Amino acid sequence: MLSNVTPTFLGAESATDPTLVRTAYAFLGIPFGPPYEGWEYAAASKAPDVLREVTQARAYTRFINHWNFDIGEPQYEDGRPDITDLGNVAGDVRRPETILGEAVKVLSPLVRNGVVPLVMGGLDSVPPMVVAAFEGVEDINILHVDAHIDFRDEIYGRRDGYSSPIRRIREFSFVHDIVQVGARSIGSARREEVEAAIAMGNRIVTAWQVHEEGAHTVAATLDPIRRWVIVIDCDGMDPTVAPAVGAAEPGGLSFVQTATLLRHLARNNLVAGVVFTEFQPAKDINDLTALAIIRLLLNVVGLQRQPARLA
Ligand SMILES: [Mn+2]
Repeated sequence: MLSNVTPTFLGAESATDPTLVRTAYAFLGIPFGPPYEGWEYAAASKAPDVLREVTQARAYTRFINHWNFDIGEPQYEDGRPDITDLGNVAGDVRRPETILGEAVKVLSPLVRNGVVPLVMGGLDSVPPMVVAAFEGVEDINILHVDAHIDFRDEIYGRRDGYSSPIRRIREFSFVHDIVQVGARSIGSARREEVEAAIAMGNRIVTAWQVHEEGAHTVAATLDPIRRWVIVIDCDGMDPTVAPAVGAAEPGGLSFVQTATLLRHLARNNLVAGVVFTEFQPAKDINDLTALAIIRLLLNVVGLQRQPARLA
């Protein structure tokens, strides 16, 4: 069930039928990922709508035909974002295990038609919903930016909670490389999760490694053949960049380091999808977190040369 929204992301056209999208990109909110306890729903569920509002409140929407110095040309010279806003997949929050199916129903037609989904969660339990849509369509890699590796098999009996998304994604046979960037400090992972992730082929690039070796060095190691779904838990970025998170952890990726990874993939036409999670708008400061997300998305859609408009 999709709801129409006003305002839309960047003033994009809105639609509720994913099979009719003819733009290169589609923006979609998935406000509710399975929580461990019901109250946790509230923290990030406003994220998609707040992100839309911030694109309008700032000059981005009004100046959408202006020069973007990040990409070296006007963002959309004709004033029309090559994006359709599909609204939000709410799902039945009383039955969180059903939301994945609802999300895949919307995302599958996009992926099958070559439309790149830009998804705003929701808790960090949302990413497997986005990745599941690629089943039977395309083999992909995962770039995961997060302070945590999210590799718990279960917590409180839940296997689809926000500490397990990368474990679930690892189980998809069509997922190849998983590169996890930004891990630091103490989180949900114990020895067994770190060892399991590595044994199952994941590559963990700690935040320290990014700071010491540089984001360009990390970007250069990414597979240049298969496309990537980019999964960003906002707490992967430094709290000075993205303060509006539930688990703020100093020492994270800077805006430039995060953008360097995304810009590398976008310039090489390797972005198959993007999903941001764990943005908790009530904790934001001067819209900083929303602006970081929006600008990273503007970089991706501005640098990736999609085929011309699909229609
Ligand atoms: Mn995290």
